[in-house]
Amino acid sequence: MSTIAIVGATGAVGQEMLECLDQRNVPFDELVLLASARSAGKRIPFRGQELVVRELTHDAFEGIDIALFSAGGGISKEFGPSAAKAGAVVIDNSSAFRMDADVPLVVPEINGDAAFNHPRNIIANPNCTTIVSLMALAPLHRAFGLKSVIGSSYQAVSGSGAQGIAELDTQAKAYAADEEITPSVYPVQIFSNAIPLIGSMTETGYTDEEMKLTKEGAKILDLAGLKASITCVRVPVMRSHSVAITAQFDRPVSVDAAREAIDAFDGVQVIDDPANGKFPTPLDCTNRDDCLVGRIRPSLVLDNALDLWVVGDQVRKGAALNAVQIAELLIARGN
Ligand code: A2P
Ligand code: 11C
Repeated sequence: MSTIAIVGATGAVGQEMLECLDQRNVPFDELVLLASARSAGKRIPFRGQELVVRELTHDAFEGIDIALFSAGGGISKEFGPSAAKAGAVVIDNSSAFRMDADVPLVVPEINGDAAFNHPRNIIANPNCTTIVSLMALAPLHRAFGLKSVIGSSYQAVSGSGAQGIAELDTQAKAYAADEEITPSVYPVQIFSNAIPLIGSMTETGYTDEEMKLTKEGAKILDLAGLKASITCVRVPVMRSHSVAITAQFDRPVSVDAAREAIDAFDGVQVIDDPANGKFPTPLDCTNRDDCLVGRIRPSLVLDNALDLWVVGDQVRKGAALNAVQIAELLIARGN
């Protein structure tokens, strides 16, 4: 058994972590909730008790075995090493350590064994769009050998945390009341709009968010030559990210074999009968552990290639659930 801490326990992902720990009956002795000084003393119900949020400090990790971090990259960089030094294994949801060679980047269904090799006591949780995309691509990679990916994401506002949810909600209410809409979280209005810019620009012409699938995907799949061109788009959806993907493979593919490979993989299901109105949407995925894949069809442009649509609850599988699954792996092996 273990003592678990959640850093960022009051945030959208932190709250989801609490729910995943509860729903999955994860065994632990004690749960410590950490957040900013603003939240210290706040009471959060958990398994019939009230847990009191503590202020995150460098010495908050004494006696902690597993520390789930989801309070942003700056907090991870500042406090993650203190937690690791105190003996906790850090499972970090930010991008702070993902590409460090001595930090494993783990999606349990894909490369769960990597979680046991953590020389710095830090394990990274991948980016949400990367996780959702790979839940469809990993089984196809095993079956056909993945070569390249071209895709566009449709990312929900909850990917920006509680403030993204509040922004869409406020703008929708302002629209209904015929009031002026003033953007604050996003550069332009998100309500009734689509914003083709997530993250910050890099010298490649792609944003750092768009480069994550290439870099993180190559590391998770152990596929150094993976090529990916992605356009990340914020859409006025509350929760669950969708990605429209064209994937090219080394070997010939068929739609039936692709469906079979995806359905046989843990954590992902095929819903693909568009003629009868069956295709996955963000609402279908919300609060669900599994990612859903549909619209699987042969590419009309590339050889050995498929077009598909994958959706996943990015707060859950794209963040909190994936981190909790990594914690479960550690707990099952006695950390
Ligand atoms: P707090 O609620 O006290 O601000 P979200 O991404 O949903 O906005 O959540 C961010 C999470 O990170 C919250 O739990 C928030 O706590 C936490 N957080 C933000 N800044 C700090 C900080 N300086 N120290 C500790 N936790 C922080
Ligand atoms: C978003 N989830 O929707 C992303 C932001 O790599 O964890 C989180 C970035 C990351 O904006």
